[in-house]
Amino acid sequence: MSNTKKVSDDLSVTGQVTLSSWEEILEIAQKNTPARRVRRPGQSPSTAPIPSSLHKLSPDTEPPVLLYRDTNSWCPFCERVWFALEEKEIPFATEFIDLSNKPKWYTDLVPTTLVPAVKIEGKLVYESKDILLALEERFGPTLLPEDPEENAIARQWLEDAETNGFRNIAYKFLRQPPEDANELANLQAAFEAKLDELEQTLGKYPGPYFLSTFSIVDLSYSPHLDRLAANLPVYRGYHLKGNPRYLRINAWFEALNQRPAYHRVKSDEITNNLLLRRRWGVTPIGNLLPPDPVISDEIQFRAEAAERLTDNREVAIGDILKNSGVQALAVNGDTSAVKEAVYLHLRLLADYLINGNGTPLPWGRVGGKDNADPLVAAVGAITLAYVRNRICAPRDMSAGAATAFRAAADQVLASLY
Ligand SMILES: N[C@@H](CCC(=O)N[C@@H](CS)C(=O)NCC(=O)O)C(=O)O
Repeated sequence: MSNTKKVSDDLSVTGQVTLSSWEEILEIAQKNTPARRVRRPGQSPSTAPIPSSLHKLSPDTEPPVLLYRDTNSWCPFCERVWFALEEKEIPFATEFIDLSNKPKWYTDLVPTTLVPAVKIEGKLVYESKDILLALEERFGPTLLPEDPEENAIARQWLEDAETNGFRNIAYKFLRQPPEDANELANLQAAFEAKLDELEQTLGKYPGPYFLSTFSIVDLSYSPHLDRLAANLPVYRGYHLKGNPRYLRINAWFEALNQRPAYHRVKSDEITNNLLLRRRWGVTPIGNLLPPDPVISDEIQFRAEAAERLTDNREVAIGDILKNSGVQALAVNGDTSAVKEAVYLHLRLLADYLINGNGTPLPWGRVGGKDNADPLVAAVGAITLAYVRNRICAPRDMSAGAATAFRAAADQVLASLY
């Protein structure tokens, strides 16, 4: 233990560079990202994003909308509604519902007991499609075409998005155990036929969206197509993005990518991959997708990730100690050295996010090649592997920041041994 103490004390001077303090990291990070979240001490999730339009409200005024959504930000139906609220810049408050243990007041309130639900100026609306339409009725700017004929088609397509079987067929293909190759081939063919239909629908109006403007039809499909595009390559070896059969779907993804509201609510590909494995127990047929190197290098995302990690480090430490298994390395039940080494590696990660953009890690082995403490390195490896997979977008940070966070964790991990 005394050796560990020495190693961590030495860290900022024995490496080839001086490691920034938490305070310095936070200051630089906050200068480089506008992203801020509210803290929710003792609650889950431990932070929440601030709606982009909240500043429109004068202080002490209740937002007109209260959104009930899941604690983990996994629910695609909640994402639709959240996306609409951000697109329309409606100030809203959020109440998180733990789906594994729904509170009685919620199941008493909402007849289906499902999320999402909203209160619009106190009036309850549930079912994502009905919520989208209710928001349209009450708030501009409109996400439905003005032209009456096109408006009617939009409403029909919104209905179709619920009833045309696309979702069921797509998720069945994604979820099917691989043993029966014939069944899998049938499901793939059925899925492709549905994608062909979407591809044709996307061609009916000029521009990249379903209708001549961005509409609630787009935000009905986007959470599902995103999850499929992220997971099919990993769990089925099937690619939607870059597939020449679906040029319009690809142009549609590109167009969505230009919308700031989309980036506030979307998940990143690795969150999607990890989630599917955890929730459905499906087996990847290859490696999970690597973090996107272009996004990982962007300073705004690196800074957001560093800001989140630094500001929320006490919660992160508690989670790591409790759930990563790292405490098994405690010597004679004394966890202080473990805790210290966890802190150290989180600080290495935060420092790397801020100071190490694109350059090789300067530190080498923690404590120097000849001075490394095996306990410190082992704790570091567990810490970095754990936080890499534990981060969940958009629950903890934006998708871009989560991508930068994971890429940096991979880099720091690779420098340990
Ligand atoms: N048709 C509903 C579906 C909502 C839904 O399935 N929500 C899921 C989360 S993704 C849920 O609340 N699950 C909790 C449960 O089944 O008890 C809608 O569009 O709002």
